[in-house]
Amino acid sequence: MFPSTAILSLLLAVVSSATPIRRDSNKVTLQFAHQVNALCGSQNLAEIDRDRAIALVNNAGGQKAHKVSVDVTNTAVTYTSQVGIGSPPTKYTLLIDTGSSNTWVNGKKYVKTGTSEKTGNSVNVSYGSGSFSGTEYYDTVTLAPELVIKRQSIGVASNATGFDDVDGILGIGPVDLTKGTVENEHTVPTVTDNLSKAGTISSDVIGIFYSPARKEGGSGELTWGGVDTAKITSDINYVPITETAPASRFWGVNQTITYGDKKTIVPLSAGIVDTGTTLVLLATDYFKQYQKEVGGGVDVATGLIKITHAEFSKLKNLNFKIGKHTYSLTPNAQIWPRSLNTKIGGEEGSIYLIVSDLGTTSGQGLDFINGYAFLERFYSVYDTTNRQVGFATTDYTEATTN
Ligand SMILES: *[C@@H]1O[C@H](CO)[C@@H](O)[C@H](O)[C@H]1NC(C)=O
Ligand SMILES: *[C@@H]1O[C@H](CO)[C@@H](O)[C@H](O)[C@H]1NC(C)=O
Ligand SMILES: *[C@@H]1O[C@H](CO)[C@@H](O)[C@H](O)[C@H]1NC(C)=O
Ligand SMILES: CC(=O)N[C@H]1CO[C@H](CO)[C@@H](O)[C@@H]1O
Repeated sequence: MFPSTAILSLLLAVVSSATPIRRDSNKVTLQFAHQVNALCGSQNLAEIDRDRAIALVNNAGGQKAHKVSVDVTNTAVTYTSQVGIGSPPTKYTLLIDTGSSNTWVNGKKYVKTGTSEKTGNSVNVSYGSGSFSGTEYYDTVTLAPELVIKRQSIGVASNATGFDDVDGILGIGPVDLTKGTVENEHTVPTVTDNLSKAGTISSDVIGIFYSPARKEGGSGELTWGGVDTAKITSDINYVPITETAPASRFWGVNQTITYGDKKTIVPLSAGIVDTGTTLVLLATDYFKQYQKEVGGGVDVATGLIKITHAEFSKLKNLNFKIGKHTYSLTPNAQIWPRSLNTKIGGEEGSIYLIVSDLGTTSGQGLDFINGYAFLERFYSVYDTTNRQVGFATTDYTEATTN
């Protein structure tokens, strides 16, 4: 079932405890721990991210509107949560994905209870190399004791490929990505939409915080209904979701990127913020600009730019201007955590950069992806109600953890 390269290239699996740690004014924060596994497949980290990016671009635009892409299991950083479905709830291990929006479970594992209502509508979603098809049910979904959703539309998969290690997906992308996925329905409300409609959370917003990946694991947390102010060290600055397709279908933003004092690497372009991508990906021509500035060459084993210590000492900030604000990745934030070099097929003590090639040239309407390497330095907020994305600094913005 699972394409073998995909199984082998699963790099960082995130095992969750999903315990709510805080609740105030209609928001709930769930904390996750992550565990680092070695990458030992035939694809390197850069190729895995590139595959996801290509699937996003290909599937998000055009006729196959319901093929919303993204291979959520085949990525370097994956978060899962224990989600209860039914009453009494059965716990399922679901992948948390901001790049897709349907929630579904494997039909072989699904335990029906008194709250399970079959609508009979068929559901189909394609995710790059994986896909599922099945039947829609309404059921009670329990994300945490305080986060219970009655009559949530879920898919019960009769056929799923590419998801052997998990029981399904918790899709927290924008609701538009559900268009055309369920028979007889235009779009189906996501779990976040329903939590907000029911008043369980005061706004249709998710806040995501990560601490940088390191040898002993790291942590991440997802706040439903608002922002965990304990985790941010600045105001949140919001920008509207970009109007440029296909980035506009995701958590897409307009952005320019400069290197050092003024060198433009990425002129004003549309791209996306994505928790399912590990690196920062730039359209090939932009990536080449970056490489020209930083030196080094693309390493065969990891697929990442490898630079010398002398080149590292000259590395300058990479500045992401989003709206009126600039978010800088320091030199340390531009390198792969050195303690994890061997996990991605790299050499101990070498220096690899986290900015990589998107695999397509610019002008596609999705010319960059700010993945985990960016999101572990800045808190991100996904606001469905106001169609905007926000960012703030954290204690890790300028940390030298890598
Ligand atoms: C399951 O899906 C795969 C890929 O779409 C397809 O090739 C296969 O025939 C399906 N199997 C069943 C039993 O429907
Ligand atoms: C989903 O796939 C099934 C066959 O597997 C098909 O009968 C059905 O029409 C499809 N539904 C949608 C919404 O595309
Ligand atoms: C984003 O940039 C495009 C041009 O690249 C522009 O048309 C659009 O108005 C900008 N703003 C938003 C919110 O999309
Ligand atoms: C609590 C709540 O608003 N539940 C709604 C979730 O979405 C479905 C449609 O998919 C509605 O029927 C439920 O009422």
